[in-house]
Amino acid sequence: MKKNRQSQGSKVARKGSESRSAQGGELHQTAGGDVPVLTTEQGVPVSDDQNSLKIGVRGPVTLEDFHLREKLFHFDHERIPERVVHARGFGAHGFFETYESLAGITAADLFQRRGEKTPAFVRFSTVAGNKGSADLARDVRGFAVKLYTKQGNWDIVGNNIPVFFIQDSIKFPDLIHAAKAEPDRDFPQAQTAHDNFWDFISLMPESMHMIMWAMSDRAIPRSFRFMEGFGVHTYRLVNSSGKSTFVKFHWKPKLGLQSVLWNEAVKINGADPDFHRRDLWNAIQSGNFPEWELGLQLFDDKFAESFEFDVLDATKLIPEEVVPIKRVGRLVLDRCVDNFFAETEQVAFCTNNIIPGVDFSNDPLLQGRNFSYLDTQVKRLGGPNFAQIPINAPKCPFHHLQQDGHMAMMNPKGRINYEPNSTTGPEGGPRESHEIGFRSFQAEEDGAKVRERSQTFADHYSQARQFYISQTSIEQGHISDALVFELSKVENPAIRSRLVSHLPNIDSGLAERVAQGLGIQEKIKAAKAAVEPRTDLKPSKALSIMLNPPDTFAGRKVGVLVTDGVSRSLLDALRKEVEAQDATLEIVAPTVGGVKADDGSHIAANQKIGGGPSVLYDAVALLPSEQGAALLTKNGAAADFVSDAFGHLKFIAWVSDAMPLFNKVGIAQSLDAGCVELKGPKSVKTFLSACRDVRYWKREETVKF
Ligand code: HDE
Repeated sequence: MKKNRQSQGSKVARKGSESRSAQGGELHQTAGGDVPVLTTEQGVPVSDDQNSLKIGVRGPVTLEDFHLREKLFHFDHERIPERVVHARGFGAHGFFETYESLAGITAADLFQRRGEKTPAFVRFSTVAGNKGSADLARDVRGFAVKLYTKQGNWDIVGNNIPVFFIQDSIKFPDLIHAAKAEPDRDFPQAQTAHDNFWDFISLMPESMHMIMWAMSDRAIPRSFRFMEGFGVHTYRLVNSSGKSTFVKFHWKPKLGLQSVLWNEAVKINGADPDFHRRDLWNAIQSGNFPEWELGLQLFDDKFAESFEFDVLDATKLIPEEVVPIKRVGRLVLDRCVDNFFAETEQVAFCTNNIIPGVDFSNDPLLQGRNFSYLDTQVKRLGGPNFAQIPINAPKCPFHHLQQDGHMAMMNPKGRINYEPNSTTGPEGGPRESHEIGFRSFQAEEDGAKVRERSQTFADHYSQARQFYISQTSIEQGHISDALVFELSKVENPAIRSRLVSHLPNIDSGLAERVAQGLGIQEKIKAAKAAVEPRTDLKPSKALSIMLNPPDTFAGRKVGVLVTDGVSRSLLDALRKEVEAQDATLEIVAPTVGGVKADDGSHIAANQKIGGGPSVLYDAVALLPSEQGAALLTKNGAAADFVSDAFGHLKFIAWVSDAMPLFNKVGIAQSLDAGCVELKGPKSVKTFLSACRDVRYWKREETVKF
């Protein structure tokens, strides 16, 4: 494991600030040693940054204080409009590495050579919440990738769910209005558990497939590092002879899939609202670079015509069992940003950013997005020159004749700013190239101009059912629990019933469970379906999280509850084994000052018990001494630590001295195979190998929130 690497980014930042002060002038470069002198934005050295300029020490402030005015003026304008959707996000730099040449399928340069590395920037996000909302909201996660290829920037602006709520972009503003805070009261924040959202959804049967995903554990991922990404729409890859192949993009996390439980999510939001961003930041800073493989589902027109659903319908997916995924490269995130605003906030993803060898399909949702993203960046970033901001600028050479506008920093030099022109040579400016320039795939289009939905988009329930029956019974239980939770927050009973009326078209057991959970007495009448739902679609294993266990404990975190008198040798053995698994260990102690171990040595703590609840860890170990455990039985946070770890189905390692803690929370008689007593190094190994399953699911039969 590569620990404590200095990020390349911070070096870049230092260089930047050096040159900034150096440009300010020769006279006042340093304030002693290497420290630069503070200047105004105009480069004027500042003598006093503590006091404004006044007439007499207790007198009025002067208007001529240009330093004060510059500071306040700039501060007043520090915010830009947050994104209308996906406002809360977190980004990192990395690269994409190609496994093999795909020249037969696409002319895109980044896919031509094995081992080719393309710089990348990725931003993960939630959809509904404002910029300051909590990370563990039940929500879709954005998974937006910018690839700085040699042919220009290519943005794959995807989500962690392979389908979407709606089929036509004309409904997007309605969907988002309904999902976000209600307009009169401006709440609830980052939640779909309210009347407007479910009112809209209950009237939009096309959203039912997405609803199954959004109510599943996919919408509460444990970490960005443990979730999949999907391009959602069907795109095209086009080779150098102009042949097109349809494609769906997938990102597969190397560390496997993992989600939290809903009760855990609720508590994480309180304990650490930055849980996901902190996780990514810490992983990258400690050299544990997260990785995803790019998977392609490739298919031709013939398949598209024969497939049971329309490949242009973004509410449908193509099961991996039907069109297998070809893994063609890996995406590695290895560098945190130097500055959140400059990079993560100002990055402008646009679905319309594609490169030669890639093209759009006619998915009406995608076509609408191609307008919206460019449009939204102008509003957010204040003008048409956002491509000049370093995070958005291509890393390959670029030459165009766009000019002027707000904040124009790269106006072309010379006299010629139009084309055609009669000046020859470089002075004449850039020219088009039929050979290497982007050329659209020559799709044949015809038909009347209509405002209509294709009949091939009409089946809204069959794939919702397929997703549902592909889940384990535990996962199905989580879907019905989530629906019951969300709909219980809906005040209008008619909305609840209307939503539930869609469920018999998906699964009658699901409908019954949700109706029962909501206390609906009357018999549920199934909503009328535009097309009779199919019951013959086979379950797809790839759709379940539990059926695709991580097979590794790497990247996970163990929280160890200790007190004075903790066994040093046991703790050392545990730490060694955790690190051998490429996981991390944190010490949780009565005070952040740490504890004194049984051999007299000092053990530093990472967290005070109340600040490090067990919801922040994937597994826990309870290593108090006898005396320490007695003290902890009087500590409410310690009791929560233990009972939550048990309730959240975590693997728990314990020493016999910890028994009073189990007694205190009433689980001493319920200890199961997920609770491993540590008696020496061998049992430490047993515990860590059990942890690979991440949760002891069997316990859920007995503990339920
Ligand atoms: Fe977006 N979406 N979207 N979206 N979306 C935005 O663009 C939009 C859709 C997605 O980290 C906005 O820069 C429309 C699907 C991500 O910066 C905006 C429609 C998918 C991000 C916008 C959709 C996405 C956005 C707001 C329906 C998954 C965050 C700020 C036609 C495939 C990117 C911005 C980042 C952001 C419009 C539907 C993913 C307003 C009109 C489907 C990951 O332009």
